[in-house]
Amino acid sequence: AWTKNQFESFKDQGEFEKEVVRHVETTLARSMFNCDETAAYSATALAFRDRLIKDWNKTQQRQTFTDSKRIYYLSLEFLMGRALDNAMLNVKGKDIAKGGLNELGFRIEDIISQENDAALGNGGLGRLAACFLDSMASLNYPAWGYGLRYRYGIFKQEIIDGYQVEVPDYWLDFNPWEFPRHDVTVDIQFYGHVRKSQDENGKTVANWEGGEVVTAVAYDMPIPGYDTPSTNNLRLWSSKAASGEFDFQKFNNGEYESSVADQQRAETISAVLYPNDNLERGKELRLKQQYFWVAASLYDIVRRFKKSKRPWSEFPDQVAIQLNDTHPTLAVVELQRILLDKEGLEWDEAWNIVTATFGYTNHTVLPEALEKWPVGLVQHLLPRHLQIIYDINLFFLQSVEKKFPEDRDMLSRVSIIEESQPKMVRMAYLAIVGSHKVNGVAELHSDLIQTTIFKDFVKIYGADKFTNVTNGITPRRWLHQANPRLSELIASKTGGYDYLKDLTTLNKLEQYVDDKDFRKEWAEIKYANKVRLAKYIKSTLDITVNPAALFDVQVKRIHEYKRQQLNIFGVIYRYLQLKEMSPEERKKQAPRVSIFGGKAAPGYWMAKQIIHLINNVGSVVNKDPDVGDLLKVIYLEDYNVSKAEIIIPASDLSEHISTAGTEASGTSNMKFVLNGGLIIGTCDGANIEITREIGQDNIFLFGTLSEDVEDLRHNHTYGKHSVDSGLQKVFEAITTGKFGDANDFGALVSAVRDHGDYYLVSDDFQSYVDTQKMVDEEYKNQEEWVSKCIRSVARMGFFSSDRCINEYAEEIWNIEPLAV
Ligand code: DL6
Repeated sequence: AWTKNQFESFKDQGEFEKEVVRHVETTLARSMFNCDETAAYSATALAFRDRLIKDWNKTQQRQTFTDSKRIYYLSLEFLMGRALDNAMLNVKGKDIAKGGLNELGFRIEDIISQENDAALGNGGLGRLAACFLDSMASLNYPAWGYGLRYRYGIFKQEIIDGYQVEVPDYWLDFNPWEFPRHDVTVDIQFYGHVRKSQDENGKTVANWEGGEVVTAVAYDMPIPGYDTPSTNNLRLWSSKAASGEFDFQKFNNGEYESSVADQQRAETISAVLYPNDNLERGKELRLKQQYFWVAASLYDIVRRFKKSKRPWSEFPDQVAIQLNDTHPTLAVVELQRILLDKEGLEWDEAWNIVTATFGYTNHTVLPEALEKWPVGLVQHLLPRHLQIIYDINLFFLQSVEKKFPEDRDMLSRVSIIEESQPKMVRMAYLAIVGSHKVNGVAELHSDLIQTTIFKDFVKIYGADKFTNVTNGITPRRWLHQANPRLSELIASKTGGYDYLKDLTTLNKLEQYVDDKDFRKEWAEIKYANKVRLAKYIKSTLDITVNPAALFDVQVKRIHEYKRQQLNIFGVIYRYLQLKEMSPEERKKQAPRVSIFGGKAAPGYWMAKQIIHLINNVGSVVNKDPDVGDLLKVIYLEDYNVSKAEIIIPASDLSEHISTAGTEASGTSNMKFVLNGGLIIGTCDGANIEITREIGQDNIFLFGTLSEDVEDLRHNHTYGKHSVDSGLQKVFEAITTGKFGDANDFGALVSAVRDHGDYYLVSDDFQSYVDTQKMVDEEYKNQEEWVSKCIRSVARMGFFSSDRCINEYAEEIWNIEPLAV
């Protein structure tokens, strides 16, 4: 059994130092005399890893001995960020490490910053998966994550002359957190053909033959829970040529290049993360990645289940698999294939097991993000799977026909196969049909999927199959780690750090809202965080910003639906107004720093234009002496998880201003509020629930409601579309070349002015600038502003990913924590 002591990181500082020195000298083969910060980071990480791995082993043994049900979280993205700080805090070893590193001549902050971000994700979906891993371990759920070990994560962004330039992110130089499991491999088949034969009982069996084989190799990353010995596993698969594939014959004949070609082709599968957020492009390699990863994961899961020697009917009692969006949907087909073709079960028996096992989370209603694969491509790559998909569809449509004999269009509307040119497999429909529960990620989003894109499926299956689990974030990383001083202040008032395990106890803060001393301390911490960000801006961009100005932040992927264009148009409007004012009037204005950050998908031209415009506006505004400190426009390069940890605690106001009905949830909105910043936002995604929790006096809401979006779009199309004078002035400034070559931004302007304004920028512009004016006014009353911030934090308990995971566990997975 575990004792408290066993999971504490190190006995004392001396033990930690000894371990670091040992790793420097033996693992890294260096002497302490030439130990630089990189070596000190490596040795510290290895020392903590040694600790984690003991707990990891015990956790796995315990799960095996108790034969408990496990949850498997299948996600093509895990946006983990850095691991060392998180590991130190979760095992409560940071103080020891700080002292020890100090003794050895290092500052812990410098050591932490040596680590590359594990950036195996695009944005919200991948970061949610990372928060969920933290919560599942912290709550002692027996859980495994399964993903791909990309050699290149999301690209690094450089801004050169105002343009985004993409640079590859090779993050694996030295990764102390992973354990290669060269003994855990799975051979994965692609292409080939299906031959039907009869078995000894005369039953027809399908044999998938020929094609090519690629080997999946497991790499494990320990996931430590907070204040618990539970350490779960994230298993990432890497591709390599199947054993024997290296062609020695060719090599011996001197055909070196072609002898390694197969090897390179195999390794390509896990080479790179597709850099699209909320956009699917039907590339064969992407489908290959998906099958490679789900087939390896299912093989692993089934292998583990078979060890228990239970009957197949008990599979769903032992195994819950969550599909993080449709990317892993082939797992549904693969499990059916294993049960039919390998294990000899009958169709219905197998299908009941499959549907009882899977749950599907939808993360978007945007049509361009809903996955569809050409039937021909699936046929070519996975011939047996296509047959099974057709059978699944046939049985499904038969049941629909029986239930709705009158509705003749229903069948074509809900068919998993879209009868288009070319025919397509609709992955979301396959995921719904193959799962027992389907959930959205915030209330509005869950309502929207049930009333729009999946409306027919609600009729077919009933409303019970559909549910909502509003997203959450881990307070360990997003408060305790990112904002240590605020975390300490909160702990001092709420009775210690227990709030990190039960975020609802933040409500104890509410009694301090009117406490002047408390407010002062609170404001000081925010100011210090702003000073830290100001220094970062100075060191990276050589721009001086005033930490006393209002820091207004929008950091997220660049996307038209997220409307960074609305923000920058608002900034231009502010600039034009400042220019028109007399010096006396200017003196009365509240200074502001508008901070942007985020990557655009490399092929998303319009998003890149938005980045370019923001940068060009910055280079005009930031050196205009009329404006001085009153307005600065900053574009932070290469926004990622570790930068978010610096940026978010420093914000006074953050922007979550998507067109209503387009942002499924958003999670940075939660992070910003939890760090004592207010938000300006639309009635979209989780903004709505945040408003309900913190109260509408503590949030700046504006803009169109989702129920009105369709009518407005319709009006735009039929000519009733006008751009008000404020926005016209902004367009005039852009098109007359105030911010560089007007031709560069013609498309951005005419998307709003001439081409239907799909994202309703013109409809929301006036209420946006009016609301920003209110922000300026309210910010002047700092006492009241700080009170609002404290009150909001006190009411954020609902948005912990722990709450979220408990809901999944109860409503979808039917799984219990494992007592430790
Ligand atoms: O649920 C996590 C996150 C939401 O917070 C965002 O609102 C949503 O845009 C994002 N969805 C995707 C969809 N991509 N695909 N496929 O990233 O999910």
